[in-house]
Amino acid sequence: MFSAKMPKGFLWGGAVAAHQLEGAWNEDGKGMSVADVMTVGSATQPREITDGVIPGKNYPNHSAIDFYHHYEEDIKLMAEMGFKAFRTSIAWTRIFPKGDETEPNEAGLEFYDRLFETCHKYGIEPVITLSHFEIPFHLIKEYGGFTNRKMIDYFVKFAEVCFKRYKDSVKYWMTFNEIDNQSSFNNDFLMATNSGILFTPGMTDEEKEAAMYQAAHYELVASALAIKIGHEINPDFQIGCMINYSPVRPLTPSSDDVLLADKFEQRRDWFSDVHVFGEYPKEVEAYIVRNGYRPDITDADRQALTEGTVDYVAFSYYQTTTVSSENVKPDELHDLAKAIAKNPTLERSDWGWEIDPKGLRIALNHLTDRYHKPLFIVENGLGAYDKVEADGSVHDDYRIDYLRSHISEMEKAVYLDGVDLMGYLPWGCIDLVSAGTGQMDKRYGFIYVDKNDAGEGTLARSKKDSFYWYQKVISSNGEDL
Ligand code: P53
Repeated sequence: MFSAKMPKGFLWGGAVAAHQLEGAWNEDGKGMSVADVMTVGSATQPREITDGVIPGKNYPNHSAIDFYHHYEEDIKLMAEMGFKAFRTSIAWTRIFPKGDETEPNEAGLEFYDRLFETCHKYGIEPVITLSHFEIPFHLIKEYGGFTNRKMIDYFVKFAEVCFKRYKDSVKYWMTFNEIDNQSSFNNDFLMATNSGILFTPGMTDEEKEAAMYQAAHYELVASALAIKIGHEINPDFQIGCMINYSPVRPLTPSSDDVLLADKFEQRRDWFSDVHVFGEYPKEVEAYIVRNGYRPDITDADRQALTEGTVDYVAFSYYQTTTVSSENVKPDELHDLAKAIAKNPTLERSDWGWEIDPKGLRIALNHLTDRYHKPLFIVENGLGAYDKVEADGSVHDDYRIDYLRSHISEMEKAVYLDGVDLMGYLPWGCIDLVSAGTGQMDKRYGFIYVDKNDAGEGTLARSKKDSFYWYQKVISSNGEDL
Protein backbone atom coordinates (compact mmCIF):
# COMPACT_ATOMS: atom_id res chain seq x y z
CA MET A 1 0.00 0.00 0.00
CA PHE A 2 1.37 3.40 -1.01
CA SER A 3 2.17 5.77 1.84
CA ALA A 4 4.17 8.95 2.27
CA LYS A 5 4.82 11.47 5.00
CA MET A 6 2.60 14.51 4.70
CA PRO A 7 4.08 18.03 4.65
CA LYS A 8 5.03 19.66 7.94
CA GLY A 9 2.05 21.26 9.66
CA PHE A 10 -0.47 18.95 7.98
CA LEU A 11 -3.70 19.11 9.99
CA TRP A 12 -4.61 15.57 11.01
CA GLY A 13 -7.76 15.38 13.07
CA GLY A 14 -11.48 14.78 12.85
CA ALA A 15 -14.80 16.48 12.22
CA VAL A 16 -18.24 16.81 13.79
CA ALA A 17 -21.10 19.32 13.82
CA ALA A 18 -22.70 20.95 16.85
CA HIS A 19 -26.23 19.60 16.42
CA GLN A 20 -25.02 16.03 15.93
CA LEU A 21 -23.16 15.76 19.21
CA GLU A 22 -23.75 18.62 21.66
CA GLY A 23 -27.25 17.79 22.91
CA ALA A 24 -28.36 20.34 25.53
CA TRP A 25 -30.73 21.59 22.87
CA ASN A 26 -32.55 24.05 25.12
CA GLU A 27 -29.93 24.81 27.76
CA ASP A 28 -28.37 28.17 28.57
CA GLY A 29 -30.75 30.04 26.32
CA LYS A 30 -30.29 27.99 23.17
CA GLY A 31 -33.13 28.32 20.67
CA MET A 32 -34.76 25.67 18.49
CA SER A 33 -33.01 24.89 15.21
CA VAL A 34 -34.09 22.85 12.22
CA ALA A 35 -32.11 19.94 13.67
CA ASP A 36 -34.31 20.03 16.77
CA VAL A 37 -37.43 19.19 14.78
CA MET A 38 -35.96 16.21 12.91
CA THR A 39 -37.10 12.80 14.15
CA VAL A 40 -35.13 9.57 14.10
CA GLY A 41 -35.19 7.58 10.85
CA SER A 42 -33.35 4.51 9.59
CA ALA A 43 -31.52 3.20 6.52
CA THR A 44 -34.91 2.86 4.82
CA GLN A 45 -37.14 5.29 6.74
CA PRO A 46 -36.44 9.01 6.14
CA ARG A 47 -36.38 11.48 9.05
CA GLU A 48 -39.49 13.56 9.48
CA ILE A 49 -39.24 17.34 9.88
CA THR A 50 -42.08 18.31 12.20
CA ASP A 51 -43.75 21.66 12.71
CA GLY A 52 -42.09 22.42 16.04
CA VAL A 53 -41.36 19.84 18.71
CA ILE A 54 -44.24 17.36 19.05
CA PRO A 55 -44.46 15.52 22.38
CA GLY A 56 -43.90 11.77 22.20
CA LYS A 57 -41.64 11.85 19.12
CA ASN A 58 -37.98 10.87 19.25
CA TYR A 59 -35.70 13.82 18.35
CA PRO A 60 -32.19 12.38 18.63
CA ASN A 61 -30.37 15.70 18.37
CA HIS A 62 -31.96 17.00 21.58
CA SER A 63 -29.53 15.06 23.73
CA ALA A 64 -27.17 13.52 21.12
CA ILE A 65 -23.99 12.41 22.93
CA ASP A 66 -24.16 15.32 25.38
CA PHE A 67 -20.85 16.76 24.21
CA TYR A 68 -22.04 20.01 25.77
CA HIS A 69 -21.20 18.49 29.16
CA HIS A 70 -18.55 15.98 28.04
CA TYR A 71 -16.37 18.12 25.81
CA GLU A 72 -13.36 18.17 28.14
CA GLU A 73 -13.20 14.39 28.29
CA ASP A 74 -13.80 14.11 24.53
CA ILE A 75 -11.18 16.64 23.49
CA LYS A 76 -8.73 14.90 25.79
CA LEU A 77 -9.34 11.63 23.92
CA MET A 78 -8.81 13.39 20.60
CA ALA A 79 -5.57 14.82 21.93
CA GLU A 80 -4.54 11.31 22.90
CA MET A 81 -5.00 10.27 19.26
CA GLY A 82 -2.67 13.13 18.38
CA PHE A 83 -5.22 15.45 16.73
CA LYS A 84 -3.79 18.67 15.36
CA ALA A 85 -7.22 20.02 14.39
CA PHE A 86 -10.84 19.49 15.35
CA ARG A 87 -13.68 20.59 13.12
CA THR A 88 -17.01 21.48 14.66
CA SER A 89 -19.68 24.10 14.09
CA ILE A 90 -21.01 26.91 16.21
CA ALA A 91 -24.70 26.23 16.78
CA TRP A 92 -26.34 29.37 15.37
CA THR A 93 -29.19 29.05 17.94
CA ARG A 94 -26.81 29.17 20.90
CA ILE A 95 -25.66 32.59 19.72
CA PHE A 96 -28.92 33.92 18.25
CA PRO A 97 -31.69 31.69 19.66
CA LYS A 98 -34.33 32.93 17.25
CA GLY A 99 -31.99 34.35 14.66
CA ASP A 100 -33.33 37.89 14.40
CA GLU A 101 -32.29 39.29 17.80
CA THR A 102 -30.10 42.38 17.94
CA GLU A 103 -27.91 41.08 20.79
CA PRO A 104 -26.25 37.66 21.02
CA ASN A 105 -26.76 35.19 23.88
CA GLU A 106 -23.72 35.52 26.13
CA ALA A 107 -24.08 32.04 27.67
CA GLY A 108 -23.86 30.50 24.19
CA LEU A 109 -20.74 32.47 23.34
CA GLU A 110 -19.16 31.39 26.62
CA PHE A 111 -19.61 27.71 25.80
CA TYR A 112 -17.45 28.10 22.69
CA ASP A 113 -14.90 30.17 24.65
CA ARG A 114 -14.49 27.16 26.93
CA LEU A 115 -14.45 24.66 24.08
CA PHE A 116 -11.79 26.50 22.07
CA GLU A 117 -9.71 27.08 25.18
CA THR A 118 -9.79 23.33 25.84
CA CYS A 119 -8.69 22.63 22.26
CA HIS A 120 -5.76 25.02 22.55
CA LYS A 121 -4.75 23.53 25.89
CA TYR A 122 -3.99 20.35 23.90
CA GLY A 123 -2.50 22.09 20.88
CA ILE A 124 -5.58 21.40 18.74
CA GLU A 125 -6.67 23.99 16.15
CA PRO A 126 -10.44 24.48 16.00
CA VAL A 127 -11.79 24.45 12.43
CA ILE A 128 -15.19 26.08 12.49
CA THR A 129 -18.26 25.84 10.27
CA LEU A 130 -20.73 28.66 10.77
CA SER A 131 -23.83 27.08 9.28
CA HIS A 132 -24.01 23.31 9.48
CA PHE A 133 -27.69 22.31 9.16
CA GLU A 134 -28.56 24.46 12.20
CA ILE A 135 -30.70 27.32 10.93
CA PRO A 136 -32.89 28.80 13.69
CA PHE A 137 -36.39 27.36 13.31
CA HIS A 138 -37.85 30.80 13.91
CA LEU A 139 -36.11 32.10 10.77
CA ILE A 140 -37.63 29.24 8.81
CA LYS A 141 -41.16 29.78 10.05
CA GLU A 142 -41.14 33.55 10.11
CA TYR A 143 -39.11 34.36 7.00
CA GLY A 144 -39.16 31.21 4.86
CA GLY A 145 -35.47 30.53 5.41
CA PHE A 146 -33.10 31.59 2.64
CA THR A 147 -35.89 32.28 0.18
CA ASN A 148 -35.92 35.65 1.96
CA ARG A 149 -33.26 38.30 1.32
CA LYS A 150 -33.38 39.33 4.98
CA MET A 151 -31.54 36.10 5.79
CA ILE A 152 -28.38 37.65 4.38
CA ASP A 153 -28.33 40.17 7.24
CA TYR A 154 -29.09 37.57 9.91
CA PHE A 155 -26.34 35.26 8.74
CA VAL A 156 -23.79 38.05 8.33
CA LYS A 157 -24.55 39.35 11.81
CA PHE A 158 -24.10 35.86 13.28
CA ALA A 159 -20.81 35.46 11.40
CA GLU A 160 -19.54 38.86 12.49
CA VAL A 161 -20.30 38.20 16.15
CA CYS A 162 -18.41 34.88 15.96
CA PHE A 163 -15.45 36.36 14.07
CA LYS A 164 -15.06 39.14 16.63
CA ARG A 165 -15.50 36.95 19.68
CA TYR A 166 -13.14 34.20 18.50
CA LYS A 167 -10.72 36.43 16.62
CA ASP A 168 -7.75 35.07 18.53
CA SER A 169 -8.94 31.52 19.19
CA VAL A 170 -10.07 30.38 15.74
CA LYS A 171 -8.09 30.76 12.54
CA TYR A 172 -9.83 28.31 10.14
CA TRP A 173 -13.44 29.00 9.17
CA MET A 174 -16.05 27.80 6.70
CA THR A 175 -19.33 29.56 5.96
CA PHE A 176 -21.95 27.00 4.81
CA ASN A 177 -21.57 23.25 5.17
CA GLU A 178 -22.02 21.32 1.93
CA ILE A 179 -23.65 24.30 0.28
CA ASP A 180 -23.99 22.32 -2.95
CA ASN A 181 -26.24 19.64 -1.43
CA GLN A 182 -29.23 21.73 -2.39
CA SER A 183 -28.54 21.06 -6.06
CA SER A 184 -30.90 18.17 -5.16
CA PHE A 185 -33.64 20.79 -5.10
CA ASN A 186 -36.52 18.35 -4.72
CA ASN A 187 -35.04 16.61 -1.72
CA ASP A 188 -37.16 18.00 1.13
CA PHE A 189 -34.65 17.05 3.79
CA LEU A 190 -31.63 18.70 2.18
CA MET A 191 -33.59 21.85 1.33
CA ALA A 192 -34.65 22.20 4.97
CA THR A 193 -31.23 21.48 6.46
CA ASN A 194 -29.21 23.53 3.94
CA SER A 195 -31.44 26.48 3.29
CA GLY A 196 -34.28 26.41 5.79
CA ILE A 197 -36.87 25.90 3.08
CA LEU A 198 -40.02 23.94 3.87
CA PHE A 199 -41.88 23.26 0.65
CA THR A 200 -45.63 23.64 0.66
CA PRO A 201 -47.54 20.59 -0.59
CA GLY A 202 -48.27 20.64 -4.29
CA MET A 203 -45.25 22.71 -5.33
CA THR A 204 -43.95 21.71 -8.74
CA ASP A 205 -40.37 20.68 -9.39
CA GLU A 206 -39.91 23.85 -11.39
CA GLU A 207 -41.00 26.00 -8.44
CA LYS A 208 -38.70 24.09 -6.13
CA GLU A 209 -35.76 24.51 -8.47
CA ALA A 210 -36.44 28.24 -8.77
CA ALA A 211 -36.63 28.56 -4.97
CA MET A 212 -33.29 26.81 -4.67
CA TYR A 213 -31.48 29.07 -7.16
CA GLN A 214 -32.78 32.18 -5.43
CA ALA A 215 -31.99 30.90 -1.93
CA ALA A 216 -28.54 29.69 -2.94
CA HIS A 217 -27.86 33.12 -4.42
CA TYR A 218 -28.66 34.79 -1.10
CA GLU A 219 -26.43 32.29 0.70
CA LEU A 220 -23.57 33.00 -1.68
CA VAL A 221 -23.95 36.74 -1.12
CA ALA A 222 -24.17 36.17 2.65
CA SER A 223 -21.07 34.01 2.51
CA ALA A 224 -19.13 36.60 0.48
CA LEU A 225 -20.11 39.47 2.77
CA ALA A 226 -19.14 37.41 5.83
CA ILE A 227 -15.77 36.49 4.29
CA LYS A 228 -15.02 40.13 3.54
CA ILE A 229 -15.86 41.18 7.11
CA GLY A 230 -13.91 38.25 8.52
CA HIS A 231 -10.78 39.26 6.64
CA GLU A 232 -11.15 42.80 7.95
CA ILE A 233 -11.53 41.57 11.54
CA ASN A 234 -8.45 39.37 11.30
CA PRO A 235 -6.37 39.32 8.10
CA ASP A 236 -4.84 36.02 9.25
CA PHE A 237 -8.18 34.23 9.09
CA GLN A 238 -8.35 31.42 6.57
CA ILE A 239 -11.94 31.26 5.38
CA GLY A 240 -13.16 28.59 3.02
CA CYS A 241 -16.27 27.34 1.33
CA MET A 242 -17.40 23.78 1.99
CA ILE A 243 -18.87 21.47 -0.61
CA ASN A 244 -19.93 17.85 -0.76
CA TYR A 245 -17.69 16.86 -3.63
CA SER A 246 -18.46 13.75 -5.62
CA PRO A 247 -16.55 13.46 -8.90
CA VAL A 248 -18.95 12.58 -11.71
CA ARG A 249 -18.25 10.03 -14.44
CA PRO A 250 -20.20 8.74 -17.42
CA LEU A 251 -21.47 5.15 -17.28
CA THR A 252 -20.24 4.57 -20.88
CA PRO A 253 -17.86 6.42 -23.26
CA SER A 254 -20.77 7.72 -25.38
CA SER A 255 -20.68 11.48 -25.94
CA ASP A 256 -24.19 11.78 -24.51
CA ASP A 257 -23.01 10.21 -21.27
CA VAL A 258 -19.89 12.37 -21.20
CA LEU A 259 -21.86 15.56 -21.83
CA LEU A 260 -24.38 14.55 -19.20
CA ALA A 261 -21.54 14.04 -16.70
CA ASP A 262 -20.24 17.53 -17.55
CA LYS A 263 -23.68 19.10 -17.13
CA PHE A 264 -24.15 17.28 -13.85
CA GLU A 265 -20.83 18.59 -12.52
CA GLN A 266 -21.60 22.13 -13.67
CA ARG A 267 -24.91 22.09 -11.78
CA ARG A 268 -23.07 21.15 -8.61
CA ASP A 269 -19.73 22.92 -8.93
CA TRP A 270 -21.09 26.42 -9.42
CA PHE A 271 -21.43 26.89 -5.67
CA SER A 272 -17.68 26.58 -5.22
CA ASP A 273 -17.01 28.37 -8.56
CA VAL A 274 -18.76 31.48 -7.23
CA HIS A 275 -16.90 31.22 -3.93
CA VAL A 276 -13.52 30.95 -5.65
CA PHE A 277 -13.94 33.18 -8.71
CA GLY A 278 -16.44 35.70 -7.35
CA GLU A 279 -18.79 35.28 -10.31
CA TYR A 280 -21.24 32.80 -11.75
CA PRO A 281 -19.90 30.36 -14.33
CA LYS A 282 -21.25 30.81 -17.84
CA GLU A 283 -23.22 27.56 -18.07
CA VAL A 284 -25.15 28.06 -14.86
CA GLU A 285 -25.79 31.75 -15.50
CA ALA A 286 -27.25 30.80 -18.89
CA TYR A 287 -29.30 28.03 -17.33
CA ILE A 288 -30.71 30.31 -14.63
CA VAL A 289 -31.56 33.09 -17.06
CA ARG A 290 -33.08 30.70 -19.61
CA ASN A 291 -35.35 29.21 -16.96
CA GLY A 292 -36.14 32.47 -15.16
CA TYR A 293 -34.98 30.98 -11.88
CA ARG A 294 -33.49 34.02 -10.16
CA PRO A 295 -35.48 37.22 -10.42
CA ASP A 296 -33.63 38.99 -7.60
CA ILE A 297 -29.96 39.74 -8.19
CA THR A 298 -28.53 43.22 -7.83
CA ASP A 299 -25.35 44.94 -8.94
CA ALA A 300 -24.42 45.22 -5.27
CA ASP A 301 -24.76 41.43 -4.98
CA ARG A 302 -22.42 40.90 -7.93
CA GLN A 303 -19.96 43.33 -6.41
CA ALA A 304 -20.14 41.55 -3.03
CA LEU A 305 -19.39 38.20 -4.67
CA THR A 306 -16.16 39.55 -6.14
CA GLU A 307 -15.05 40.99 -2.80
CA GLY A 308 -15.57 37.94 -0.61
CA THR A 309 -13.77 35.08 -2.27
CA VAL A 310 -12.36 32.15 -0.32
CA ASP A 311 -8.86 31.28 0.84
CA TYR A 312 -9.33 27.56 0.42
CA VAL A 313 -11.80 24.94 -0.74
CA ALA A 314 -12.96 22.47 1.89
CA PHE A 315 -14.93 19.42 0.97
CA SER A 316 -16.44 16.20 2.17
CA TYR A 317 -15.74 13.10 0.16
CA TYR A 318 -17.82 9.98 0.55
CA GLN A 319 -18.45 8.60 -2.92
CA THR A 320 -18.27 9.16 -6.64
CA THR A 321 -21.29 9.64 -8.92
CA THR A 322 -22.00 7.75 -12.13
CA VAL A 323 -24.55 9.03 -14.66
CA SER A 324 -26.30 7.60 -17.68
CA SER A 325 -28.06 9.35 -20.56
CA GLU A 326 -30.35 6.34 -20.77
CA ASN A 327 -32.06 7.97 -17.82
CA VAL A 328 -32.06 11.59 -18.91
CA LYS A 329 -30.68 13.49 -21.93
CA PRO A 330 -28.05 16.16 -21.21
CA ASP A 331 -30.28 19.08 -22.27
CA GLU A 332 -33.17 17.80 -20.19
CA LEU A 333 -31.18 17.61 -16.98
CA HIS A 334 -32.97 19.28 -14.06
CA ASP A 335 -33.47 16.69 -11.34
CA LEU A 336 -29.92 15.41 -10.83
CA ALA A 337 -31.05 12.27 -9.01
CA LYS A 338 -32.66 11.05 -12.24
CA ALA A 339 -29.30 10.89 -14.02
CA ILE A 340 -27.62 8.66 -11.47
CA ALA A 341 -26.75 5.09 -12.44
CA LYS A 342 -25.39 2.28 -10.33
CA ASN A 343 -21.65 1.84 -10.79
CA PRO A 344 -21.16 -1.90 -11.33
CA THR A 345 -17.50 -1.76 -10.26
CA LEU A 346 -18.07 -0.57 -6.70
CA GLU A 347 -19.17 -2.06 -3.39
CA ARG A 348 -21.56 -0.34 -1.01
CA SER A 349 -21.86 0.34 2.69
CA ASP A 350 -24.82 -0.95 4.72
CA TRP A 351 -26.51 2.36 3.91
CA GLY A 352 -25.94 1.96 0.18
CA TRP A 353 -23.08 4.49 -0.13
CA GLU A 354 -20.60 3.46 -2.83
CA ILE A 355 -17.05 2.90 -1.62
CA ASP A 356 -14.41 4.29 -3.97
CA PRO A 357 -11.03 5.22 -2.44
CA LYS A 358 -9.50 6.21 -5.80
CA GLY A 359 -12.35 8.66 -6.15
CA LEU A 360 -10.69 10.72 -3.43
CA ARG A 361 -7.53 11.06 -5.51
CA ILE A 362 -9.68 11.99 -8.51
CA ALA A 363 -11.49 14.58 -6.37
CA LEU A 364 -8.23 16.15 -5.21
CA ASN A 365 -6.95 16.33 -8.78
CA HIS A 366 -10.17 17.78 -10.22
CA LEU A 367 -10.50 20.44 -7.55
CA THR A 368 -6.85 21.45 -7.86
CA ASP A 369 -7.12 21.75 -11.64
CA ARG A 370 -10.32 23.76 -11.38
CA TYR A 371 -9.47 26.11 -8.51
CA HIS A 372 -5.69 26.33 -7.98
CA LYS A 373 -6.39 26.77 -4.27
CA PRO A 374 -5.35 24.90 -1.15
CA LEU A 375 -7.79 22.08 -0.43
CA PHE A 376 -8.97 20.74 2.90
CA ILE A 377 -10.63 17.34 3.37
CA VAL A 378 -13.04 18.07 6.20
CA GLU A 379 -15.14 14.89 5.98
CA ASN A 380 -14.60 11.33 4.83
CA GLY A 381 -15.49 8.06 6.46
CA LEU A 382 -17.59 4.96 6.72
CA GLY A 383 -20.90 4.77 8.56
CA ALA A 384 -21.11 1.22 9.90
CA TYR A 385 -22.66 -0.96 12.59
CA ASP A 386 -20.18 -1.74 15.37
CA LYS A 387 -20.21 -4.69 17.72
CA VAL A 388 -19.01 -4.26 21.29
CA GLU A 389 -17.24 -7.38 22.57
CA ALA A 390 -17.73 -8.75 26.08
CA ASP A 391 -14.54 -6.99 27.21
CA GLY A 392 -15.76 -3.68 25.79
CA SER A 393 -13.47 -3.61 22.74
CA VAL A 394 -14.69 -2.84 19.21
CA HIS A 395 -12.81 -4.57 16.38
CA ASP A 396 -13.62 -2.19 13.54
CA ASP A 397 -11.18 -3.46 10.94
CA TYR A 398 -13.71 -2.52 8.18
CA ARG A 399 -13.37 1.12 9.24
CA ILE A 400 -9.59 0.89 9.35
CA ASP A 401 -9.57 -0.66 5.85
CA TYR A 402 -11.81 2.10 4.53
CA LEU A 403 -9.75 4.93 6.03
CA ARG A 404 -6.41 3.35 5.17
CA SER A 405 -7.29 3.00 1.49
CA HIS A 406 -8.62 6.57 1.32
CA ILE A 407 -5.61 8.03 3.12
CA SER A 408 -3.30 6.14 0.77
CA GLU A 409 -5.02 7.71 -2.25
CA MET A 410 -4.89 11.11 -0.57
CA GLU A 411 -1.16 10.70 -0.02
CA LYS A 412 -0.67 9.82 -3.69
CA ALA A 413 -2.48 13.03 -4.61
CA VAL A 414 -0.17 15.07 -2.39
CA TYR A 415 3.06 13.23 -3.09
CA LEU A 416 2.66 12.21 -6.75
CA ASP A 417 0.22 14.83 -8.07
CA GLY A 418 1.42 17.88 -6.13
CA VAL A 419 -1.93 18.71 -4.57
CA ASP A 420 -1.77 21.48 -1.96
CA LEU A 421 -3.68 19.89 0.91
CA MET A 422 -4.16 21.50 4.33
CA GLY A 423 -5.34 18.51 6.28
CA TYR A 424 -7.50 15.46 6.72
CA LEU A 425 -10.45 15.57 9.13
CA PRO A 426 -12.46 12.36 8.87
CA TRP A 427 -16.14 12.58 9.75
CA GLY A 428 -17.64 11.66 13.11
CA CYS A 429 -14.35 11.05 14.92
CA ILE A 430 -16.53 10.32 17.94
CA ASP A 431 -19.83 8.46 17.40
CA LEU A 432 -22.67 10.92 16.93
CA VAL A 433 -26.17 11.31 15.50
CA SER A 434 -26.29 10.67 11.75
CA ALA A 435 -27.45 13.70 9.80
CA GLY A 436 -29.24 11.74 7.12
CA THR A 437 -30.99 9.13 9.27
CA GLY A 438 -30.84 10.44 12.83
CA GLN A 439 -29.38 7.13 13.95
CA MET A 440 -26.70 6.56 16.58
CA ASP A 441 -26.01 3.09 15.21
CA LYS A 442 -24.67 4.46 11.93
CA ARG A 443 -21.26 4.97 13.46
CA TYR A 444 -18.17 6.72 12.11
CA GLY A 445 -16.10 7.14 15.27
CA PHE A 446 -12.70 6.15 16.57
CA ILE A 447 -14.35 6.69 19.95
CA TYR A 448 -17.38 4.56 20.73
CA VAL A 449 -20.30 6.15 22.58
CA ASP A 450 -22.70 3.89 24.43
CA LYS A 451 -26.04 5.00 23.05
CA ASN A 452 -28.39 3.37 20.54
CA ASP A 453 -31.08 4.44 18.06
CA ALA A 454 -33.77 4.28 20.73
CA GLY A 455 -31.74 6.76 22.78
CA GLU A 456 -30.71 4.23 25.44
CA GLY A 457 -27.20 3.93 26.85
CA THR A 458 -24.80 5.20 29.50
CA LEU A 459 -23.02 7.68 27.17
CA ALA A 460 -19.74 6.09 28.25
CA ARG A 461 -16.86 6.67 25.82
CA SER A 462 -14.44 3.90 24.82
CA LYS A 463 -11.65 3.39 22.29
CA LYS A 464 -12.21 1.26 19.19
CA ASP A 465 -9.34 -0.54 17.44
CA SER A 466 -9.36 2.30 14.90
CA PHE A 467 -8.45 4.71 17.72
CA TYR A 468 -5.04 3.09 18.16
CA TRP A 469 -4.57 2.71 14.42
CA TYR A 470 -5.28 6.40 13.71
CA GLN A 471 -3.01 7.41 16.58
CA LYS A 472 -0.19 5.58 14.81
CA VAL A 473 -1.05 7.17 11.46
CA ILE A 474 -0.84 10.64 12.98
CA SER A 475 2.33 10.03 14.97
CA SER A 476 4.06 8.83 11.78
CA ASN A 477 2.62 11.82 9.88
CA GLY A 478 0.87 9.47 7.50
CA GLU A 479 3.68 7.08 6.76
CA ASP A 480 2.55 4.14 8.88
CA LEU A 481 -0.80 3.09 7.50
P1 P53 B 1 -24.76 10.76 7.55
C1 P53 B 1 -26.00 13.94 2.36
C2 P53 B 1 -25.09 13.52 1.43
C3 P53 B 1 -23.75 13.53 1.76
C4 P53 B 1 -23.32 13.98 2.99
O1 P53 B 1 -23.82 11.66 6.64
C5 P53 B 1 -24.23 14.43 3.89
C6 P53 B 1 -25.58 14.41 3.58
C7 P53 B 1 -26.59 14.81 4.58
O2 P53 B 1 -26.99 13.68 5.30
O3 P53 B 1 -23.90 14.94 5.07
C8 P53 B 1 -22.57 15.11 5.49
O4 P53 B 1 -24.70 11.31 8.93
C9 P53 B 1 -22.69 16.13 6.55
C10 P53 B 1 -22.62 15.56 7.94
C11 P53 B 1 -23.10 14.13 7.92
C12 P53 B 1 -22.14 13.31 7.07
O5 P53 B 1 -22.08 13.84 5.76
O6 P53 B 1 -26.11 10.88 6.93
O7 P53 B 1 -21.88 17.25 6.42
O8 P53 B 1 -23.36 16.40 8.78
O9 P53 B 1 -23.25 13.57 9.18
C13 P53 B 1 -22.48 11.85 6.99
O10 P53 B 1 -24.22 9.38 7.48
